[in-house]
Amino acid sequence: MKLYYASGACSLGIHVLLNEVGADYELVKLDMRAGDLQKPEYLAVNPKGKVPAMMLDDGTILTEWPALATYIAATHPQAHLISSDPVIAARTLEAVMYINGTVHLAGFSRVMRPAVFSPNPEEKDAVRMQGKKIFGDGLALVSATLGDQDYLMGDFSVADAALFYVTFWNNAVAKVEAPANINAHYDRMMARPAVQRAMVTEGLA
Ligand SMILES: N[C@@H](CCC(=O)N[C@@H](CS)C(=O)NCC(=O)O)C(=O)O
Repeated sequence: MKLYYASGACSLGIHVLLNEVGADYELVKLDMRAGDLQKPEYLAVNPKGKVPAMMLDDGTILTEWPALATYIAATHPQAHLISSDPVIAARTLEAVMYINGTVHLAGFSRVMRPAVFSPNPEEKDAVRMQGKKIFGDGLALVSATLGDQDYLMGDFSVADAALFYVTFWNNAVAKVEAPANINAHYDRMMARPAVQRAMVTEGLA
């Protein structure tokens, strides 16, 4: 199986999950700044022009972070990345969808790509500020879910890899004042061997 990724992008969370389960995978590195995601070779893999994408050994292509995380969890049940309890499983997906859909795509994307949200260059700073607010408010909501637990669902799950990639962005770029338990979760994630390996491989350590 292959993971198509860009260094430090949201694909980092999927890279971490592949390491967590000890999957046998190859990495295909793409350079966003060089326009690799819009090149015909990559659009043939993922016509959406986004990472992450995964190609399974039979050629099946999977896209969308929550779908990839669900696939990895389902194919490596021994890793318990999604609980077998239906309520906890639903809560796990709820957290993933919120982090990916709101904190990342509604919040951080406004900070990084304001022009996608408003074609008016004069609105760039306002869009960025709005994105930072959505991002910070989102982390505050996730903080309430985390509470005093080590991981979002109590035990480590796919939701922690989602929280990890947005907190990695917070520490590297957005720099909003995150709640103490969110920062502690980031430190806890950074100490995991699967995360350390992904960071070194992506040239982020
Ligand atoms: N809904 C997609 C979003 C993926 C996404 O936005 N990926 C970003 C990197 S974090 C990307 O590929 N951006 C390239 C672009 O928008 O040109 C998912 O959850 O996988």
